[in-house]
Amino acid sequence: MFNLKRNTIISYFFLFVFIMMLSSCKTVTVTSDFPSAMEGSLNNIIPKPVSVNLSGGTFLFDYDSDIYVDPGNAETAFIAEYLANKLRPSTGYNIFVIPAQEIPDGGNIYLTMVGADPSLGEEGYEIIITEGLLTLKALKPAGLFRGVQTIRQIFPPLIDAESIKDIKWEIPAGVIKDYPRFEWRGVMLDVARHFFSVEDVKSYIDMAAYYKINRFHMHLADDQGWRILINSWPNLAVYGGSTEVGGGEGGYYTQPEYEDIVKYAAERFITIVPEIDMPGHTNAALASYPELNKDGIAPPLYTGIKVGFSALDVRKDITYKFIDDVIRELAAITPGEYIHIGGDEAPRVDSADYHYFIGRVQKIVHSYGKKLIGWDEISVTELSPTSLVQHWVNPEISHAVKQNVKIIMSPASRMYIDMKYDSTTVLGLKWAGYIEVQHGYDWDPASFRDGITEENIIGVEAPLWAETINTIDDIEYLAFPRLPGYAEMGWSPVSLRDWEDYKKRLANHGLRWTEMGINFYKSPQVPWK
Ligand code: TNX
Repeated sequence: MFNLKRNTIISYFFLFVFIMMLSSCKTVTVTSDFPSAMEGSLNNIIPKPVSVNLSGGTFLFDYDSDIYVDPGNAETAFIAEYLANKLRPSTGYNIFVIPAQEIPDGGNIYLTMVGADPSLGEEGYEIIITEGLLTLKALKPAGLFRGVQTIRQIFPPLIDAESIKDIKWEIPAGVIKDYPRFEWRGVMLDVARHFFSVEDVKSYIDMAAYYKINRFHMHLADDQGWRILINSWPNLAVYGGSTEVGGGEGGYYTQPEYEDIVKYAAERFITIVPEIDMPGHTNAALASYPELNKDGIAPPLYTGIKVGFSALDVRKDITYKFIDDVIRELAAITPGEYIHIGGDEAPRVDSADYHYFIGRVQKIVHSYGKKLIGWDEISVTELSPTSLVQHWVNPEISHAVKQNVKIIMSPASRMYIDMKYDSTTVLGLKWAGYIEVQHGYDWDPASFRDGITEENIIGVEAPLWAETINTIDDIEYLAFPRLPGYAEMGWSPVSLRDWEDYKKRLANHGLRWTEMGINFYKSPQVPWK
């Protein structure tokens, strides 16, 4: 009796040990077509790459894998370190960045600019995955950085976890060749209606970088707030930035803070495009300096959300002294080629004055070595061929085409990520209609407006206006899941864009956002896991 019991205990013990061994075994075999948090794949990448070919077999990244780089190239080493930082938390591996003396093997990643195909251009890249090595090749550092985002997305979604996940970091072998459709792939954040901290801005830049966005437009001044310190006109920020929509505290960036954002973006191969909206949308400036007003009297600060009531006095010299100082200081801390001067919704400036104003401001922008961007309305004025027009809603955009000026496509009815998803969305506005995920994705910028074709377009940009949003959680909720769709529109060949395929990839990215702690809208149109 005793012996029988003892034998039972012993067999239960071995059974227990066996089960424990099984459960700690790292092999994960998931074969379903549906996205899994533990499965690496070449089919979940957003934006969809130009070409993907599986070659059979798998590559395993494990505890002794490292990242090799071309020796003596600081920029490549910096990008490799960025990748290592993204892979360390979830793998828990001690990943080193090592100068390669020869082509490495044995489960490593290798970043190189040697022997890349010249057709890859500024931002293109190639990834060659064999059983022994994952090679990322590009002609330029920007291409390596875009390719690094692809590498992150080929790993299982748990790669984006903040703590160690004990799974097999296995990905299929194959070759990816990829380059962008448009040179301009932007997002815009309105920091004027509500102020967002440097940290929030960086966080949005990071999310944009994951989707190969390369322009970050900051709407720095509007009726409700002036958000960049101009040393020669300090009240603009100190007083004009002291509130926001709803009467909150507001805020502004000092020039070193702005430069810190510029540097942070540049490290992600993203160019900052600053906007000072004028001659309308200028109440914050008018409230800060009485001399900028027609009657010399400063209006009170404004915390509502109406538009069209404010205007600079476009016939006063002091107005141009002010603009010259602002553009000079801004140009000096902006390495990017462009300064955005707004130009939208200025009903209080008559047509002749408006033409005169935009012409004069364009000259000022040029005098500081920059090119000009403005919204639709500037299309009717005489523009330099180097200027760009950002299309949001107005038929005047046809004049930009006539003048041969390139267009950034941001049609409000499809691309304004401050529009509500549907009637139940709490945040956002609805003047341009609801934009559910498919409605935002399923159209093409080169066939959307009569007379605007591929040759007229420099790219796309998704604006996020901030009348109704106040926190990074709010930004995330409106940007996700829509932002990746605009990134794909800017990057991927139109022939590869397909909603049925895209929505499955979005579901996979939902798993990634969950790991990253991104607050996203669980659209019923997406088959979330
Ligand atoms: C229109 S787009 C505006 C902005 C608002 C936005 C809200 C543009 C040039 N003007 O001032 O914030 O709609 O959706």
